[in-house]
Amino acid sequence: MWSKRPDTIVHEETPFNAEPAPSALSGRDVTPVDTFYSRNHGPIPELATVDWQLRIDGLVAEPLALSFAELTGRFRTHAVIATLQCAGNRRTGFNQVRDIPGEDPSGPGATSTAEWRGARLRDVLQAAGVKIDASLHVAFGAPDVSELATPTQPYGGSIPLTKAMSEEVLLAWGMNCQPLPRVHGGPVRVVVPGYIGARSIKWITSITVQPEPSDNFFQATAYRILPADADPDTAEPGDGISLSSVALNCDILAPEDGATVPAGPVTLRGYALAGDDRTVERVDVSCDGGTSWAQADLEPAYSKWSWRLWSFALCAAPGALHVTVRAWDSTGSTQPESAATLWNPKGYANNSWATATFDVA
Ligand SMILES: Nc1nc2c(c(=O)[nH]1)N[C@H]1C(S)=C(S)[C@@H](COP(=O)(O)O)O[C@H]1N2
Ligand SMILES: [Mo]
Repeated sequence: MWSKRPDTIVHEETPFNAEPAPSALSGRDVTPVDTFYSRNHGPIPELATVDWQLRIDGLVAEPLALSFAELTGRFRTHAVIATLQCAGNRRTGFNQVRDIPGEDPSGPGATSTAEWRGARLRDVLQAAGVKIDASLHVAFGAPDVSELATPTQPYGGSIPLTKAMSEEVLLAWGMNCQPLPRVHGGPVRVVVPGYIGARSIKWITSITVQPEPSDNFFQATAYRILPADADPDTAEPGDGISLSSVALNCDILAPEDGATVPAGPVTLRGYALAGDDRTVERVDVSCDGGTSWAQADLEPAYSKWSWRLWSFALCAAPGALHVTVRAWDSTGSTQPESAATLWNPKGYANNSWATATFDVA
């Protein structure tokens, strides 16, 4: 399906929601296109590049309509290596606390890293004569209509203008040196490094500078942290806390949780990711449930906007091996201990300590 690896974990065929097997994600700075996770809320639209058009309007001096040839020809191309992470990543940790009906049971694989190529959103907004005012927002529109929204509507969302003017935010038409595949938003998507994946709008067709955040269902009602006792089916626009920057997080990818490993030397591998302009500074590993910790080896970040891969070598003795991992960021913050304290009705932003259990034979 959509040219993904055969070991891809498909949560749903329509809308297409899938994540790579943890071991497939492990150990590579950049995730191949056939391995990168997919998150959709409606059918994947078929947009011919020649017919595609992007409108830029709202609080701009000169509204623009750009064809693909105009966008790619008129603006300088920039490359950014950035990790995207869905706010539903690691929802399985919440499912163990309390059931979350209607949302995919995502594991650690709703996270992937690519080299994105495109124009800076900033350059395009400047060409339209954007009004610079830190209170403004930039709303994105797309053609994929989602029946999961109330009422049914196309997918959309927004980011603050200050983020939109940051150099890392792209209107991308390239992914890992290929034309952006349709399943990942081709011909053109927004890439908002450091924010939850939901703001990286695929198949972008409109950009509106406006005083308020988008009133689209996926900004105003979904992708918000509701109180644990709220009913997500009756949530009103504006209820709960809006998500923007991604939460500090990490997980174990290899060996996979539950695997049998031979006694002796074992190298654990995983990723850690910090939100927005924070960086991952340390990853700790505990083999006694968090009483004592040792530091994992951290690979250098490939880019300011990408995950840091970590590894940890240990000597495994026969029996059950229980591993706990947590990351620290450049502000000295670390991850909360338990998913139970973070549980929320839509299952977003589980960044509790990551655990895995191995059977050492
Ligand atoms: N138009 C559109 N853009 C979208 C979505 C969508 O359903 N429609 N899903 C969002 C979510 S929640 C995520 S996590 C990322 C996933 O991007 P990917 O499918 O390329 O991995 O796209 C975002 N952009
Ligand atoms: Mo997402």
